[in-house]
Amino acid sequence: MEKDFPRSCDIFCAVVDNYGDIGVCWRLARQLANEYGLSVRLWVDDLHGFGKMLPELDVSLSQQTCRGVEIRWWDSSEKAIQRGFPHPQSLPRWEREASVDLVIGAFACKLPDSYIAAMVASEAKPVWLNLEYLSAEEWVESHHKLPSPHPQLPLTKYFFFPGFTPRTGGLLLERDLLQRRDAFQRDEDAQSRYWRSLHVPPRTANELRVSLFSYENEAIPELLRAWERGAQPVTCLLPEGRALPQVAAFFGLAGGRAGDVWQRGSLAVHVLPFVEQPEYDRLLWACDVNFVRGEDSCVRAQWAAKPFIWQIYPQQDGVHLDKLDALRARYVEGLPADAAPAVRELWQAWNGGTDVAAAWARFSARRKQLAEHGPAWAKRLSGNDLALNLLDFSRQVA
Ligand code: TRH
Repeated sequence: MEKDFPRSCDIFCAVVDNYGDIGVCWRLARQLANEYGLSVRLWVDDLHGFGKMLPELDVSLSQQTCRGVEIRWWDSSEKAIQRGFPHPQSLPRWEREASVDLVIGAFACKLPDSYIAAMVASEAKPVWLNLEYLSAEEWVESHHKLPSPHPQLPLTKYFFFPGFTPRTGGLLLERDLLQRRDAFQRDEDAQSRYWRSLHVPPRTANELRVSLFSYENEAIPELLRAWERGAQPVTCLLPEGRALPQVAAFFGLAGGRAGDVWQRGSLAVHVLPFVEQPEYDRLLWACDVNFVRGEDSCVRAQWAAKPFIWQIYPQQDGVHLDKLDALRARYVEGLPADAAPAVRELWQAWNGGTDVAAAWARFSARRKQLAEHGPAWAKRLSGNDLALNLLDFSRQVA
């Protein structure tokens, strides 16, 4: 007889940098709770960054429930008492926390020793998974689901790798996302209302709308100049964040904030606030081209099915460039022969290469083919659902 899916789950997130770690964990937590009915606790060591994504979060509380998920604060470095935040008596006493069916440590974050001891002591040991970073590289298939027995304790952790092929853990995809995307992209009124809600004027004929979510990037000024001098009007939607100072400097300004609008030549830039994840999806769905970064926004751009440019999270020794190229190679499969090099050139130029203006010109000349390719690519990926795979694997190894 087939075993049941787990009913309860702890997800541990240690925020390293930016929004990707918490972005993925929050998405997974909501999906497990709201689509699969698990009772989910999301343990997060930095509530401040999380609050940008979830405005109702009260960062002074060490325990609260939002959108069906119990959100708990923990200190991954176990130095809370020195930091005095939120206050020592609210530190979790792991041995007293009820045990769960499934424990997910995100991105190799180190679980508290006392929590691990409590796992060992519990009557029915939970399944313990480490959710890894996403990569399109080939080695992922052979590492996915590998066990890692604890060196001293009778406990095994399994590596769970998201990925782009059927032999990996797949990608996070909410149950009805692609239908909602299609409905929105078909509905001109909904799109007009969306632009109005952002105080962005309606589209004009021949205009290009581009979202720009990026890290600091030396290529930014050259790309903005190309848009400014181009024949086609470009409206650039810029979420507040790391690229903002460079874009402001391009317009001769010391800084900027959400609501600012800057215009020169053919280019208009609208600075947007950081919004909740579903709102950010709508931005990706509504734009013609999306610049994305890191991990989660890159996946969302693929679900949005519009031409996209990925700025990968930079790592030492340039190892990230292999990862960049691995996704690029998979994504361009099936594209006409002249469109594939345009993707390679622009992705490279945007990730530390040169001549971004020329690469942009070639990419934008292939926009029609890329726009046609996007939905087929998204459909191909959509058959491999990470949350479902993860639950299925958990019941197999339980
Ligand atoms: O913020 P990031 O640069 O995160 C990165 C990557 O995950 C990287 O792999 C990791 O190693 C590093 O952090 C530590 O990019 P990413 O992954 O796209 O995460 C951004 C999240 O923010 C994503 O969930 C989408 C969300 N988002 C919003 O919710 N609202 C917004 O307005 C915007 C622009 C993004």
